[in-house]
Amino acid sequence: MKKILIVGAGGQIGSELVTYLRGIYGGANVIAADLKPSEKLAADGPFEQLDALDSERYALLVHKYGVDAIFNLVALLSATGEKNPTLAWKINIGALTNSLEVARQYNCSLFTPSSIGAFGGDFPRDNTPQDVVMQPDTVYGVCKVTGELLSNYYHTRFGVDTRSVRFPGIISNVTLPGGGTTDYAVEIYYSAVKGERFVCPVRDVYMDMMYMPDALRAMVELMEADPVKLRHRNSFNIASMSFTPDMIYEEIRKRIPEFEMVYNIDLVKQSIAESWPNKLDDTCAREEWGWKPQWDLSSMTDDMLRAVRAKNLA
Ligand code: AKB
Repeated sequence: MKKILIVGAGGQIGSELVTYLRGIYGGANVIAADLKPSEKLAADGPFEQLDALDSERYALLVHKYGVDAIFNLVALLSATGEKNPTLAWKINIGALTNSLEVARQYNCSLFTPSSIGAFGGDFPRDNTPQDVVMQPDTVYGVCKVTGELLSNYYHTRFGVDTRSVRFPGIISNVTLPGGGTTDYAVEIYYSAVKGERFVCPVRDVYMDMMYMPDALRAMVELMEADPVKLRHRNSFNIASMSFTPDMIYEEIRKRIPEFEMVYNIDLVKQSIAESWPNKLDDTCAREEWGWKPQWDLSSMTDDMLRAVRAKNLA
């Protein structure tokens, strides 16, 4: 990767990926693009306003900067998607197809994240294998499976260098996620630091989660991996930790004993969570490009509490 375009750069993953990639590849070589203007993203490198559904402007930017690698991070997440399935399809698939087409025309490699949300139906919930029948129950999942299939199609049919991982819920402390089923595992740390009682929308369900530094490293390691070694592309299971709400609550209580959590179940989020894997088997990612997580629930909790405390929230 030499000239990198991050589309959807203002979101939870994008806002940290921009800083991470600028640190590795140089500020001028990482172009951040988002629907909304952002002084922060423009501070140490190029920023462009872009609606990813506008294929002409998308292509113009790729041409203008001589881009050779694209990260397409545009997404309406699982819980929001269920409120407006048509909009979720329009945005998720519109951004994907424009990214694939521009990558084909300008010979770019393309990363588009898939998700644990791509799973659904009848499949092994524990140690979910890389290759199983995927029948997601959400429009978000339908978009993710479509994305995996279309990205494979562009690779085999046109030779586009498409790569992807199935992300767990990402836990981070720079930009809040929005509209996801796994968001509770970020919000709980903010409540704990603010001294508030946390109201948890899901109960007694395991979901895969990952701390942002592992997620950032995974994207770069996969994009820099030797293509000859990749038998899978779209998309790799990756895992680092899996826990229930009670387990993350207990981990925080070890550090803040007075912290309280109660449940107020959101039926949509609960049923989405139950339709997803308990824990992914990520053997293929480990074997084909050397994936290895560095963070677990305990080390992440120490770091999250430190980082959220440093924000001096009221
Ligand atoms: C969501 O909860 O929708 C996302 C995801 C797991 O893809 N965080």
